Amino acid sequence: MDDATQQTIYLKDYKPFPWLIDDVHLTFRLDGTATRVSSRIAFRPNPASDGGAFFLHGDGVTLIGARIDGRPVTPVVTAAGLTCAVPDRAFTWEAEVEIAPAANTALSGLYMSNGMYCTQCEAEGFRRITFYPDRPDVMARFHVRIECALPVLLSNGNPTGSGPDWAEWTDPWPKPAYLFALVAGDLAAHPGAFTTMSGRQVALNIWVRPADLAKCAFGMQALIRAMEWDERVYGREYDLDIFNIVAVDDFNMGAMENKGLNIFNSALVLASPQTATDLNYERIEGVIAHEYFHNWTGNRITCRDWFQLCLKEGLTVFRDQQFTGDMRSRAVKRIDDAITLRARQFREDGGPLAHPVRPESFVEINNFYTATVYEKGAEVIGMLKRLVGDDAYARALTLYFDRHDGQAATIEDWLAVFADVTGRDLTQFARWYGQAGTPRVSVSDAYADGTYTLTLRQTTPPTPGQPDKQPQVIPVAVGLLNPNGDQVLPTTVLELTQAEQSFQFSGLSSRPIPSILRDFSAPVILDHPLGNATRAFLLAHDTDPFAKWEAGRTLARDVVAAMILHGTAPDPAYLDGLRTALRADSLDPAFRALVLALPSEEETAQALHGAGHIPDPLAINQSHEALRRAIAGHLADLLPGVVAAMAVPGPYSPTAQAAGQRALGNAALWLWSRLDGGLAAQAQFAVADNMTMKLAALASLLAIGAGRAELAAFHAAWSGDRLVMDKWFGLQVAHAAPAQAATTAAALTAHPAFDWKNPNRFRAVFGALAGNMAGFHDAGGASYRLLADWLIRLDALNPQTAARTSTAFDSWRRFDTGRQALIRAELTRIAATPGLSRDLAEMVGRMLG
Ligand code: 0A1
Ligand code: ZN
Repeated sequence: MDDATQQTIYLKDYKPFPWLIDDVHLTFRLDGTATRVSSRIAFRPNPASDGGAFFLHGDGVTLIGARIDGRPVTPVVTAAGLTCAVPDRAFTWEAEVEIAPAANTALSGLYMSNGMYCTQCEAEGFRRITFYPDRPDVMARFHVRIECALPVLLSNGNPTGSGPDWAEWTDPWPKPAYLFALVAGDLAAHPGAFTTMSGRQVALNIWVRPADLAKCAFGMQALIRAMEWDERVYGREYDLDIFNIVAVDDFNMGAMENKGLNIFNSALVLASPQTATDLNYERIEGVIAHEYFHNWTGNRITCRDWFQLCLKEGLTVFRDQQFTGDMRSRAVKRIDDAITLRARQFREDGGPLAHPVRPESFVEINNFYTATVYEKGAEVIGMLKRLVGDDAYARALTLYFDRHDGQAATIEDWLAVFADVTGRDLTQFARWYGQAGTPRVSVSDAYADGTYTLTLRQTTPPTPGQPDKQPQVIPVAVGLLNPNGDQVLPTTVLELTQAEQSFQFSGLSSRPIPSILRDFSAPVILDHPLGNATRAFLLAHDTDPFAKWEAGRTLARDVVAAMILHGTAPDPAYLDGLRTALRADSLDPAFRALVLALPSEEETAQALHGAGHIPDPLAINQSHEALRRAIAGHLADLLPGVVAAMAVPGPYSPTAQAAGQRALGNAALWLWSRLDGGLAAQAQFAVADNMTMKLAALASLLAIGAGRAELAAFHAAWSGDRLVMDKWFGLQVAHAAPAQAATTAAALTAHPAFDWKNPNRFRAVFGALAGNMAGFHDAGGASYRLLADWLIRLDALNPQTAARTSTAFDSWRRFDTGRQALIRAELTRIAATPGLSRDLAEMVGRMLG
């Protein structure tokens, strides 16, 4: 490991770059092993800076030559970049460098994927392309010339010229280097068009390999819906003549918002009914919208430094969540988002990787593209909106766009627009950005003489580097029901600002039943002791869809905890509650599917750990399975009918309504398979004409230890389709029995189609292994060893994906001492590996604590 690159960077050390750039000209002569990049950059002194050395980042680029104002210079080149004596006035810098994209396995900077050149520059990849001030507060207009014999040559902005084997692009909007992109390949376009609200005609394209052209229509429709929505809801219009999306098979993340040239992991853009599930369709729609929305929240207004990452990511996730809520079901989307937040962010917040939404230090910024920055960052914005109201939120956003357009901004700037619009003091609210850990809110109540008193207490546990926490501003949305199930207090937002606070509601005729944290109004853990009967009452009667679902969820959690801790049989109150919900035809099928699902094993483990127990992964797995069988038995008279009734007739349509029906039918099939030995699932697998129904049937079969023939048939049908094969790899590991998970995963790594250098394929196996909790933590530690071996192997080629996947170990301190010792040994072994990347070294170091 290179010690020079092991430094910790601190937010408090921020200093502006001493120079400004107006224009940068780049010429690329593309070649797999020797690409030449020439740069011409106009620098002038930055009046906001108190000076400093001229330093340009550079990482693995070979300097061929450099000139200042036309005269050759000899910079001092180090592993991190170069320094050079420069005039203290405006000057022109020119440099030529050489890089080898075909040898770039890290997929950061300029690299090759299936014969196509592409780039990924966020966060700090541009320095792997040429020497440059690779920091988000240096914004410049980019002029790009690409020379290459491949037919399609793309970069940011508008096309300004092309000829045989060359193309030029100019981006009129100043941008930081992390938004630079270039693509060259043998690609075909699925075209589209959009006319903006002021009448600008925009050409749209989704560029793919010609064989994938039939899988682009849905992505194009999603893009157009996102463009319309951003105009209608946020007043934001697109600002170039062309918008290009490119699908790439080898990509570390989901997608990237490069100005006018979004680059996507092909898994998040390509869809056909035969190859993509309903969930894939929904994610494609959401991610296409997310990247498009970045055009304003991220690109036009960017981040001053990487500590402000949540400024663009939290806001853009919040916007894509709103969009999905508007396109589909708002209630279902809110529940889905709460489930994801708990599974990923609460887990992160409760372990050694906990960090504030705005971190104060990092070693490798790529390790901070986390659930906390993204999803908790979005929740913080949702709370702000709830506290100030919809009108003030809209005015604050308009002010934000007006005031900061073209700037690299901070969280302070963001909060200031809200303070200015509302006159509110947001000092305490700002703690949401600085304090890590999930607040716990506990509830107690009293009733006397028509007055109901709710007492709320908040505490936030210590997190690494933050032993003591201050109370936060927590919006707690509550409603009250009377014992008949009628609402006696409509949703009211209580502002919890103290460690303990009481709220009174008077004029009641009887003791009400409280419905608390409606709409999941804050990302907190609610400790609200209620009997099973009261939870079942709320599941039946609550008028807030989130709280209604949550009542069933907490009931399920309590039932499963009682099974694990005391061997108690499932409470009939829960089973009857499910029966009622399943039969409630007036409820959205997608909602009923959510009610029918058990909490994840991860959620149960968190709950047990939070209650002071040591979770036993195998006991959790067995109790979940026992509960599923009990539910199936209790609903045996209904389930086959639901499976049949929810089969959507006619050709596949990805609408939320059709997807919701399939979700309910498949939730019923999942349970029913426990009783019918998989007959219904086999039948469904045989006739299904779309991937949603096929995959659900296959999952149900694998979960009961069947499905070998179907797995082989699936392989035979889809061995030529990478994205479908990722599902084939992942599903087997996800549904392997606990004692078989490691051997299943290991066998798959020996499969000829296990292309481990492809991040999607690597994640298919190891993401699924980490997600199979009982299998990952199977006694003996075979899964731990397997994962550690592969992380070490991948790290040498692709540190980012290795580091991300290592988070599988982050919950290790919850478990018993035997498992802790096994995991600690693996983490220590990884840490001791010579040449470990900065990325993985930081993660393992933080996990070891
Ligand atoms: N900004 C992108 C996410 C992203 C981040 C880093 C990447 O490479 C290291 C790639 C993509 C988004 O929010 O979609
Ligand atoms: Zn984003």
